[in-house]
Amino acid sequence: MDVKGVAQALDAAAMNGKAVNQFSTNESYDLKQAYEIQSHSIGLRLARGEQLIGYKMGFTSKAKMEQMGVHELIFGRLTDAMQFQDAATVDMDKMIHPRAEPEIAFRISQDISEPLTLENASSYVDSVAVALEIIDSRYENFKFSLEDVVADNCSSIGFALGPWLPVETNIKNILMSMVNLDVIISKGNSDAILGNPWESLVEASRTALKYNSEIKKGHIVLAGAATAAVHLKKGMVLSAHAEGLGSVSLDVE
Ligand code: OOG
Ligand code: MG
Repeated sequence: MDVKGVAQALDAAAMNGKAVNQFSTNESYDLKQAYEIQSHSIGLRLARGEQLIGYKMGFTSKAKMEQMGVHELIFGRLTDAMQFQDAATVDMDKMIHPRAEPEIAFRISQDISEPLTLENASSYVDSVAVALEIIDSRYENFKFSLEDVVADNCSSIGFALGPWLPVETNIKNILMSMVNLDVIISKGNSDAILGNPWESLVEASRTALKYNSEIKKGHIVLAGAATAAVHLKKGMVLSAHAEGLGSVSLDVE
């Protein structure tokens, strides 16, 4: 597998909003190589001046696994260029086939140098927030293998955050929903995320250490969606809601 060549192809596909064929249909590759491709393609962004600001977890709920047919946790990187402000406008013409999902975000309060546990995870976090993630697979028809989606940085394209709230704010067993112009279009419970959304941070700490990434003070970690993702359409005014955490919205043009 030409790690650098695939990373460049995926980076170009993301920049130009043009889909490419899945790589796994032509050549088999393993998860380690997939994370190398991801790391290299994020390296291309960093070389252009983007900053690494955190990580995202994927396939942490059954709803997402079943929607996409991938049944293992995945881990991707977030840069500052991927962050939208609350109430910003998202330009669909720059994207391929975007979808949206409601998420929970953690803000990290100290560098994580060992795998966390459910008992100590909250001592590495100072705030939590509701998030609205937009995903946009670079593969034709939004179809991929586990390795393909990891190489493609877990379909990340952007996210927006609601207000940061103290770490003590309850995120367990809360209702999460995606709303378009006052109509609920998807909903779930935060405990659909690995039985407890804090578990997603525990998994993020393990995966980061395994693949030589460092979750650092100030980083953001997205826990993964509790619901299936919904297709974006022009004219939508999307908002992600999490009970007790408020909401965050994006306009789709
Ligand atoms: C991969 C990204 C998964 C999540 O929250 O589970 C993800 C995809 O569905 O294309 O972001
Ligand atoms: Mg997500």
